[in-house]
Amino acid sequence: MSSDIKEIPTKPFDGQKPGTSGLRKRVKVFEQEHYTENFVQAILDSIPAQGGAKGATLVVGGDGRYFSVPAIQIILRIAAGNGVSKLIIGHQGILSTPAASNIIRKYKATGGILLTASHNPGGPNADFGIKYNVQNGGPAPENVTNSIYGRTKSITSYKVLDAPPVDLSKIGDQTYGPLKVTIIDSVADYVELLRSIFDFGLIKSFLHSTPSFKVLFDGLHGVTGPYAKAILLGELGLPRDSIQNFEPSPNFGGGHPDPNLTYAHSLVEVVEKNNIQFGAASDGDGDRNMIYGKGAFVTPSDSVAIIADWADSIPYFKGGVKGLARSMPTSAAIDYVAEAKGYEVFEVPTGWKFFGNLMDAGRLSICGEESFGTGSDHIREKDGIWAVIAWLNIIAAANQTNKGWGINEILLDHYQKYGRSFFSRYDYEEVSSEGAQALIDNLDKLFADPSFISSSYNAKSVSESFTVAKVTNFTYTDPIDNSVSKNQGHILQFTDGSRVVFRLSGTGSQGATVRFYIERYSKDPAQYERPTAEGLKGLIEVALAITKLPEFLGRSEPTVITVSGVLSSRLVCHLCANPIYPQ
Ligand code: G16
Repeated sequence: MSSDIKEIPTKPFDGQKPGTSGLRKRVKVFEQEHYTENFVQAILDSIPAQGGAKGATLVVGGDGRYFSVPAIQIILRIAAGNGVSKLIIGHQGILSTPAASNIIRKYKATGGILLTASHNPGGPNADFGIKYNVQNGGPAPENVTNSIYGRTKSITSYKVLDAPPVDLSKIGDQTYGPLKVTIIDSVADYVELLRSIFDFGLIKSFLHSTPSFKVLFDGLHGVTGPYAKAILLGELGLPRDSIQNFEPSPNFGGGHPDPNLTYAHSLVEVVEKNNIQFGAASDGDGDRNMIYGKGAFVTPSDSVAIIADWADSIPYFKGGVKGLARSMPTSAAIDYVAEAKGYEVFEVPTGWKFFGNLMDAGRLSICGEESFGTGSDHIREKDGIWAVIAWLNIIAAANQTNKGWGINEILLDHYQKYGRSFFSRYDYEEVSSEGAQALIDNLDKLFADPSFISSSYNAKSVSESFTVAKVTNFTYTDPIDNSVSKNQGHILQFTDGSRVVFRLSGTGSQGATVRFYIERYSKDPAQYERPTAEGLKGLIEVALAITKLPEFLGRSEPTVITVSGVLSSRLVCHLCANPIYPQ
């Protein structure tokens, strides 16, 4: 061991178990002495296949949230202490999650350490996160995260290089003891990737020949601002006022960088006020997206189905679509596209990592999740800016034959072709872990009772009745490696084809978050412009009564409601004013 490399004694911390997407905790937790060091050492000890950390090349970067820079200096010290050969780091530590996935793949790195808690707020009293991505650019699969967790439980020491901090502002190569460090431009490789995927020429010519079609992208002070600036302004030539909140900030400007109707208010208000046809937002680390135009909110479940349906307008998919997929709670809208076009379609558990094997095996091109995640096999993460540009590409293509088409026309056309899946999600955030567990235990009990099947329930507020058809606790067997993931969500299916799903979130940092997903399908054109809340009212009432969710959680209202397919601006304004949406 070189004399500058020291072995520091430590003790395990409880609860360093990576969740749906890495370890997410309050900053104060990561700031404890040895806490971050232990987790980073556990990651390096768990680098699979390639023989551990020695000689590895790792990509490092994140959404720039509070504590990112100290965490990167810790990673540098531990990487150098463990014989890692090279770190590729985003300028000032900034890399969006999709950009990091691309860089891991492009530069054939061993993996990457991503510093983000995604859409969770940032700042000294908010959240931080660390996740490990593997060689294919995707989040570590469960065997790797289990190994990391195992190491955190038995760790007794970590190795560091005793050296001063590295200057993260200097693009280019540096040495840091035995380690090579390359600081790269955070944006350039990603812009090049998107240029190779989309028809920038077509989008540009549509936008320039249709000046009345206004675009607004809101970076919510997350990492995507510089990426959106380079693409929307630099590549597509849109005016400066087409982007807002595009300066990344360590506490996301004090906001909650989650692109949904609750937290992306800054976008919704300006879009409605200025009659903007195409609005979009992305989250803290740039992998989520929301598409929202004047009077038109696109549910993520519809968004991925529409992108799949219009794939042949996107140059990347000209060679054909290999297959489609969605996470289990996501509505079946994409399944109808798959059926019509003869594509294979997969239903995986919540978590982007479950798409990776299918993509690597050449069986999956386009996939999405109801949690505002949409993407393709161009990388192994969901990709917010990709989805935004995919929509612009589709609108530009649609306008070649259907002048004046925007989001609403594309949505309605889709419903007319495939029917409409009403979809909504209720989140009960930071409830007590005991209450959440009691709810799940009660679901297990209900599901085990044979008399529950075929029982009927009447909704009091509307004259609708629902009869239980089938109950399942979702288990997934990966078709590529046959690994089995159990307990992925309780599904309660009714005889009319509608269903509700309950699961515990794996991304919260405090207490428990319960997600309640509601879906109803209709092929009746009279329903296509109906407000979602109205279409789902009876089903929601019955599901809450059957499961006694409000009693178990001690909450009469959810914290956040995600509504799908809002087609009238009157409704959107009603939603903005509705007190159920925290300001
Ligand atoms: C992560 C995962 C997604 C998942 C989402 C919500 O997203 O990458 O696959 O759908 O969490 O997970 P949960 O319902 O367990 O909270 P992100 O954007 O937070 O990294």
